[in-house]
Amino acid sequence: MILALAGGVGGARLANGLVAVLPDDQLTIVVNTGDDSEHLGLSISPDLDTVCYTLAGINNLDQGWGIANESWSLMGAIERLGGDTWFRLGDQDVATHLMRTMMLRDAPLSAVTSFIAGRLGINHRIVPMSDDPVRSMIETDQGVLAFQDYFVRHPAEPRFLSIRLEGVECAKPSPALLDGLENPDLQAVIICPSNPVLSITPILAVGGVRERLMASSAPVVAVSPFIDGRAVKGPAAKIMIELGRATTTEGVIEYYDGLLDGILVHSEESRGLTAEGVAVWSCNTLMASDADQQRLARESLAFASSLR
Ligand code: FO1
Repeated sequence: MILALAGGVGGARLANGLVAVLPDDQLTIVVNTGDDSEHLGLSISPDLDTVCYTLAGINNLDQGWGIANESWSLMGAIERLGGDTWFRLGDQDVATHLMRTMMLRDAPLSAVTSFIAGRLGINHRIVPMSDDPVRSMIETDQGVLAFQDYFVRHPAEPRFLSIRLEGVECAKPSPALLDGLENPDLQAVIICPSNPVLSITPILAVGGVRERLMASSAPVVAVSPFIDGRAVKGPAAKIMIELGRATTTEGVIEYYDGLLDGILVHSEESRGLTAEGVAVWSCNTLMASDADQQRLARESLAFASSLR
């Protein structure tokens, strides 16, 4: 079986490729919940929803979050009442948050996510990194900001200093993540091309996840989120640079600090290199279409299998 670690858009795209090429009992997609927040009284899990909406084929491609063909009546009504509108919740999207908020009274996030994914027609396992709340707090040159404050209200403009994961010291891996980590049949761990700092770091920081991955005999392979030093979407490159790190193959390897056995990078870079004991596989990592997602999924699996 394969574990895929994912954040938002980039993670969702590769996850979508992996579900197309792997049977549903052979893949667990583990999703970052450090971005989760409570907004207008609702429990929001942006990365879980981006992965679910993408796999269900209802994601909003232009925005990169939320549902396609969305309407915004609720936001208009909230604005009329003087409520917060900087974090926009579409009418259909709100249905997900309402259901999640209601169901979380009686069930853990894993069960709620599995229910929502099932109703959206998804058969593969999509699981949160933890059922315990972890909240990414971003230390910036303008003070400490809650994740969505940093990411949306101040569109990642303040200088990034560090990420603090509130609650992580008490957070246990979700049951399906633990099962995956302890499964003797674990064949590979694929780190999707999500933001290494904002999306993957929280998953690795949950109790024992990084240590178990380091000890695992299954190869850990990352798909670099950078092409020619730039992120396909979002502030990953800006944040790496603000941390004094390089947005190169070596920069990603160093950031993951001994975790990686292999890295897939865009074909123009590092062809055939072995960097710092980490195998490098060059291919086209751009995922513009479903076919691209499936091609990269196959390449990642073949690469990981060559490292076993
Ligand atoms: N991103 C924005 O840039 N603006 C928004 O108003 C916004 C609202 C929103 C609502 C629900 C949701 O699940 C995600 C939302 N996002 C929004 C995306 C989200 O902030 C980030 O893309 C992720 O947290 C980073 O992966």
